[in-house]
Amino acid sequence: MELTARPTLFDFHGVSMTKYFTDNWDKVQDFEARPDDVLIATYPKAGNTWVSYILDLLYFSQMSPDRRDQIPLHQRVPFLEMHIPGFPLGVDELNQLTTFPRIIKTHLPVHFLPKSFWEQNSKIIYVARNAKDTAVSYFHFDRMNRAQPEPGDWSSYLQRFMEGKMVFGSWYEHVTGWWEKKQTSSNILYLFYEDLIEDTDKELCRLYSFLGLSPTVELKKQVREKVLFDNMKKDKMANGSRDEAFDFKISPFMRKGKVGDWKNHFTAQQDEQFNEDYERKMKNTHLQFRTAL
Ligand code: PPS
Repeated sequence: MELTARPTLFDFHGVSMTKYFTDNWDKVQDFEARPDDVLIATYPKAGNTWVSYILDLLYFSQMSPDRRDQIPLHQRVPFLEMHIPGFPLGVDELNQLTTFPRIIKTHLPVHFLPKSFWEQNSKIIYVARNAKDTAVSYFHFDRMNRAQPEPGDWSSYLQRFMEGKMVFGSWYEHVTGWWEKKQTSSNILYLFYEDLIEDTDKELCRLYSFLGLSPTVELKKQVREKVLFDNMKKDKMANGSRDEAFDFKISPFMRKGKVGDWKNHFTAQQDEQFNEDYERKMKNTHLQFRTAL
């Protein structure tokens, strides 16, 4: 089946979703996680692909050097809840993986995560990105991705972002929900996109230690080099060019990879309104984001 019309948003247990991530709900909820699974959880556009690539290289590049050139990243790191026509089911892809550990992508809000991840104490890496850059990145992604609802113009999009009317729901609830869970769950490492940009080596060390890995100096160097934005952008297996839902004539998947691109999109008035709304929505959390470095 081909992707024809754009999907529409609907309320799914209090979270805006499209059918492409809910049609297979029972199978997703019954997914059997394993103790050695590594899950990368993010709100859309927070750096899931970046961390997926880092982990895939760490675990597999020495064992199977051809893997990186032959298998698109989205097949190496299946997307748990994905159920898009023309693509394999995320759950099926995961169940067919023969490599260990399984590295798994999800955008689910914390309360939607299948319970087996908690029962099995699988390792979870959550990556959060500041709201303004996330909104901009998501806008351009929705323009070019036929599997997402039509974004409309930037100003109405930003309004809907503030209202949580985005696929996978409210950014505010997503980042704070996972943050609260992290306070009582030692199996979650909570990272920030901005920290990864500012000091990639430091954040990579946090990753190694969380995963209990001791990569060789050579492997560390290789990973560091390969995951640079410009190198990933050229890598056909990691830059989204293998994804048929994307229209690169509209916008590339690896778009800018920066902190602060929001300044090129927000008007002064939008910024003021966004900040006021942000203060209200985030007043009960200690979670802090940086919108500039
Ligand atoms: S998705 O489609 O929701 O899974 O998107 P996700 O991978 O989470 O986020 C995409 C944004 O991450 C940027 N990106 C990177 N930034 C810096 N360095 C590297 N290596 C990197 N890889 C991906 C990507 O460019 C998207 O951000 P924007 O701001 O749109 O460029």
